[in-house]
Amino acid sequence: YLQTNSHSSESFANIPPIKFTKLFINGNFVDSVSGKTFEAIDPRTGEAITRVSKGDKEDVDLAVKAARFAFDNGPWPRLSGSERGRILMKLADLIEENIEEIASLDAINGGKLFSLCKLIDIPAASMALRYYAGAADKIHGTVLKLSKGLQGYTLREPIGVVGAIIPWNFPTIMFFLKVAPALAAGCTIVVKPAEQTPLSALYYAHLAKLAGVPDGVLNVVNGYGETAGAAISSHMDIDKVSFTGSTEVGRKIMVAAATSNLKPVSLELGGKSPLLIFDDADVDEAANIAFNGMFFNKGEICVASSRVYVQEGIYDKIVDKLVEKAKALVVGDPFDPQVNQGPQADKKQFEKILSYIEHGKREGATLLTGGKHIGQKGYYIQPTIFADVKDDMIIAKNEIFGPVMSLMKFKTMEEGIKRANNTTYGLAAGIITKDLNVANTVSRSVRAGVVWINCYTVFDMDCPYGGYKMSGFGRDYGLDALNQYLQIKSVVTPIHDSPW
Ligand code: TXE
Repeated sequence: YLQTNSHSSESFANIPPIKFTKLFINGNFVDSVSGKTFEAIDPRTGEAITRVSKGDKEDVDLAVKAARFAFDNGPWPRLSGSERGRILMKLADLIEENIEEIASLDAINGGKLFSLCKLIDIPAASMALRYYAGAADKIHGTVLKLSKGLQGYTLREPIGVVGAIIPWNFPTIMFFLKVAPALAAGCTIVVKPAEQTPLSALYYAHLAKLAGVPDGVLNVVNGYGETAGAAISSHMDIDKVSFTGSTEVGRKIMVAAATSNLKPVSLELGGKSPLLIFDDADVDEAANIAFNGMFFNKGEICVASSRVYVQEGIYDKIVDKLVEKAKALVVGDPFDPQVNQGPQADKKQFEKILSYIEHGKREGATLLTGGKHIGQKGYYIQPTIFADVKDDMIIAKNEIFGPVMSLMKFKTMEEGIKRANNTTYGLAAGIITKDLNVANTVSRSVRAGVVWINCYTVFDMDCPYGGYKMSGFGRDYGLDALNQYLQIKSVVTPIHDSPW
């Protein structure tokens, strides 16, 4: 295994120098008030790439002050939608022009495959910008006839100053899933990237300035969750918080919002998503879908198909195919074009995943392949598959957020649905079958924010994604996301001498 899939610590790319490491407040790169910095780590080695300014409450205050001034007095919310859209389109162009450099930042700092950053993450960012740029001049209210002698209409107005707290697994996509709809709506924003991946957001701040985003409209405050993040969620002058991260922190953010200024929050949290493969599925296709659904982005994806339920007639064949695929996966340097899986994002995740693997072994699940870390340094883990997993095992219940798949066998559709729903989460689900009735019945019966039929992890800008149950609420993508940054004002006026 290690011989064919060994990782190399050599760098395969000429990684460009890191240009931006300070906070971005009111259109300028500035040191933190305390002058403190923290290390941005390369998960290939566990060593520092550079040091980045460490924002805290005082820095969040300055960023919110700038965002508030820009919202209350600046041009951004007062521009026409098409003018805002033009600037966001320009930003999308600039991102594409700098794709190599940006991709290298997410690869070196997040352990993400350089090739996939170029193929998926960065194009998704420019797509998000163009989608919401196109929507910026189509923000409508409605005309209300109301009762006799009355007339009204609604306005959709930007909600104000937004605080965005984002995770490290998709530093680029998460940044733009919050920033693009917020700015299109006419809001101003303070973004706190995850402490693991502070670099690409600063590059985007620089490009936003070049594109013509006015000072104060987009601010980036890097720092830790308990300090800079908490300062955002409890801030009295932030009008809305949009968060993607763990369920545990989502809960803290809601409490902070409730006990400060009652700001609305949207939370995109963890998942433990089921994928049901029925007997009539094509084995190769089903194994492909299940495998990619789990191992894409080293399993660091909230919608990962981490619970794979296979109907008994096809179970053995699917298991064999999955194991074959896991053994063939090349783990190594994310800059190496031959590599399929890079290192996990950081030491904490690396240790968490390995400890779940030990749990799985102790609980009596059958380890079919993987189960170990690779190499002496860096955060590399073998793609791991457990069979004979029981629904009440820890590895079947908790989000592992790494390359670890749990396989379970089921008999009937009813049983499959029941077990799929036996989770506190409800982010995503998948069904693989040729039977239209089964596909439709299961998709209506599973409690999840997205259901994929004969595919998995398929995202489209126009399709809203978000959670049921403890996977959170609110939606990213689509016009539903834009509406989260708008609020409705009703305007009512009497009509004298109205005929109706
Ligand atoms: O998440 P955190 P962590 C899940 C996944 C992962 C686990 C822990 O299971 O293993 O969460 O990851 C900020 N107030 N997901 O510890 O802490 C933090 O700085 C305000 C799923 O990295 O939730 C970062 O910017 N903010 C997920 C962001 O929250 C706080 C993606 C996310 O970090 C804060 C990531 C606080 N008190 C992890 N504490 C998904 N849904 O995709 C932390 N933060």
